[in-house]
Amino acid sequence: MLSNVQDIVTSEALDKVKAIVGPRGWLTDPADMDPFLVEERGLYRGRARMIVRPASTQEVAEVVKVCAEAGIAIVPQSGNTGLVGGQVPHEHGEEIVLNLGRMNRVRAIDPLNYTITVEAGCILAAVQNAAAEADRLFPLSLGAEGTCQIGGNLSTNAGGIAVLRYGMARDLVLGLEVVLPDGRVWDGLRGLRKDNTGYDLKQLFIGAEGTLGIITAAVLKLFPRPGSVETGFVAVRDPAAAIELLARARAGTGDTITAFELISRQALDMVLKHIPGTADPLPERHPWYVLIEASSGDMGGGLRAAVEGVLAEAVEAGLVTDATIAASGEQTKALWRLRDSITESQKPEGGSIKHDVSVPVSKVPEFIARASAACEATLPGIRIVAFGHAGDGNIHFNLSQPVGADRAQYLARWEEFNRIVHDIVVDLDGSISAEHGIGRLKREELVHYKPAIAIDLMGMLKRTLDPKGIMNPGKVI
Ligand code: FAD
Ligand code: 2HG
Ligand code: ZN
Repeated sequence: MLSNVQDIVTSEALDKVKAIVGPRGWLTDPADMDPFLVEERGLYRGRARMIVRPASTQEVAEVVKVCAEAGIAIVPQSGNTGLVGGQVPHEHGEEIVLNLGRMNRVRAIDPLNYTITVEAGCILAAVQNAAAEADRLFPLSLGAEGTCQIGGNLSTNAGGIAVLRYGMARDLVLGLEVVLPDGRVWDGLRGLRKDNTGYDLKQLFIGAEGTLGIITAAVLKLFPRPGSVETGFVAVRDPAAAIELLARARAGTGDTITAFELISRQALDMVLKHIPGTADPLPERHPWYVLIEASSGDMGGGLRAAVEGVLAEAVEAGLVTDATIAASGEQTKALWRLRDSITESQKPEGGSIKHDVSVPVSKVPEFIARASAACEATLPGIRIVAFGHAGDGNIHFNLSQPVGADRAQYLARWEEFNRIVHDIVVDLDGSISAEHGIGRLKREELVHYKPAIAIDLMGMLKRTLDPKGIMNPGKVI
């Protein structure tokens, strides 16, 4: 009887939701819903009562209010490129997915204030383009930028390739508009660099992975577009040489390094094998590489001379064994394509146990050495695909299954390898999630490693802002 009452409440609420968003704003057909229920790696496949696609903040607010009253849980979703399962509903099918993709307007651009105001469903690349059209730079950049959306970027506090210079997503936000778990709208869309009027509320929602509210719009920081960009593909002796090169390059180019990506030969080999149209940029094989980018306002060729000078000295010091600097936009793109294809190229190689970790930059070499040795000792033949944003101390320490191993049996060892790798990370004062977040994938790891008081504080915030627990339940905490 009780469950019948709840069923009626739910069904009436879902009808109200349909009426709020109109016929273009909801999907219930299984084939239509499917792309919203599965994520990039195929680790999670969920079910949902409905995919809701509101077209305005007002519609989001009304939908959330109805769901709050009826006790229907909501999974916020933007571009569905998240790598920890946060945007995918649970298997029980009782949640709705609230996808922001239709809210994709650039609301305003203020070149003199160096800001852009965008809706949550704006694709990251579209925001970069809108900024460029106004002769400005929006520096957030990651491999998924053609698909991921600002709402997801902010909710995961995305990192990517330019953190070294411009910071994480949270550093690029001046204001936010958020629909709270009770359906009220918090309008914090200010374009101010200085605003010390109490707690910095926007930071609560950035990196919250949809557990505290739904981000519907943001005011983002813009920057001058650099006059010169130099991109080099550099073979280094080992990770220690890479980190030494980074320190020298920062000092030797007036701190203009905007990207510093470490790439192991194993990672490059997978790209060359599986990604059509790619080629090894250097004539010989090397164990480690760095994709380095320097950017500055200088238009006179001085930046290139500075980069070449740093590399020449690094060759003399035995850190660098070979290097090429892109001579055209096409070459630059080709070098970045090698880096951006690493994730894709791991898929055909079978199961991959992933670790998105960070340690202090100076400890990157020790981390890679210790973690590699421990994993190889545990499973001979395991293939270590280590790469990532070494300039920020963020390594994607991915472990591809041994050639010919059974995928499912290998992936069943995920927790065992997590423990090995994460213990080393924590011993080096690092983080078990540098940029991808916690989602479903790392919930238990978070509890294992985070101090109890921090978990307690997170729980207090969650209960305060979302007392009914309807906002992305079962994710993060
Ligand atoms: P989604 O996947 O849709 O959602 C991610 C999380 O945010 C979920 O928990 C979801 O519930 C929540 N959420 C989404 N929208 C909202 C909203 N409007 N309000 C509240 N909560 C919301 N990540 C990096 O940090 N750096 C990288 O370099 C990087 N490279 C990648 C490369 C590839 C090829 C791929 C596939 C992924 C990569 N990622 C990277 C991961 C992913 O792209 C980022 O986490 C991205 O920020 C997610 O954005 P999205 O729009 O796809 O969000
Ligand atoms: C990247 O830097 C992404 O390319 C994805 O963060 C890393 O495949 C991965 O684990
Ligand atoms: Zn990354």
